[in-house]
Amino acid sequence: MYLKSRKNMLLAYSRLALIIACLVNFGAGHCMELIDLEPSGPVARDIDELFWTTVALMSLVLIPVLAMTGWFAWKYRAGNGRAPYAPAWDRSFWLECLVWFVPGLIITVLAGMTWIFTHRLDPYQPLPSDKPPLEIQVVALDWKWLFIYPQQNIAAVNELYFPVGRPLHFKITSATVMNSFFIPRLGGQIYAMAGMQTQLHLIADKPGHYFGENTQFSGRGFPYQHFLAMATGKQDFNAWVEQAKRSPQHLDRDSLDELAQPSIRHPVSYYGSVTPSLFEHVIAAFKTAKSNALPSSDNRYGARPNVR
Ligand SMILES: [Cu+2]
Repeated sequence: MYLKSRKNMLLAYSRLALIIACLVNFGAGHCMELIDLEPSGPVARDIDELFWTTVALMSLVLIPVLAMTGWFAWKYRAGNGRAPYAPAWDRSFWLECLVWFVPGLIITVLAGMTWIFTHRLDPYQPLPSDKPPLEIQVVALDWKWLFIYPQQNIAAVNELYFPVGRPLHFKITSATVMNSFFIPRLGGQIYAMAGMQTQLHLIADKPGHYFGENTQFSGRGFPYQHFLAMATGKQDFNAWVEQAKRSPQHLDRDSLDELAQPSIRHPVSYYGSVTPSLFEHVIAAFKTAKSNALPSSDNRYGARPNVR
């Protein structure tokens, strides 16, 4: 009996170890980027600062508690006859003070910091810069990202190019279920929702290729819904715009409908011209469709108003 349960326990532990090893192996690649420790813009640096300050403050409680857990278990073990035995002990004024005062102080400091940073990091607030912001309209689709550059009159799928040091003003919506737009090394995450518009301001101050993704589970193609955000010099950006302009594809309501069809690992592609106000139109299409937005049996995505 003893042997059998011991064997089962070993089996359970080895299974657990295997699961953990798989998760670590599977997640390490992009999770390292998700909890990125190399911020590349002022927004991400502020988030980084808040993150590490929070970790440090929490450690003030966590490290002593973990250390004392081991120490107490050792000191008051059954075999130690020299540890004091006090069955009637139930209160210590100074211990209560310590146990309440320290966490109280930490929570006060954290609350204050969070309040300050929440206002400083307001995603809708334009970032200070002497350069005019680059406008980028983001449309989340199944399972790809569409980026429309209204000032350049071009659009790109699954690739984001922008000049280093210039503020970016993203206007974000979705032509499908809720998605979440996130470029971890540049800053905060923000939701993309059908019939609505969210905004985000970012600046990259180092050239580089940054991983961008959807962090909101959105169905079958979700794991592949990535894109590269390329922060480049002004000339490289202009060359990229010229390259996109040479694309014979035109983005209008028809081609957007076509693009909006679910696809997995959609290749990077460009549209050389874009129908004006297409982005606003996508939002409006879902607003007017609200009244009949009930799941229908012949459409597994539920009601999905035509973007036309
Ligand atoms: Cu991950």
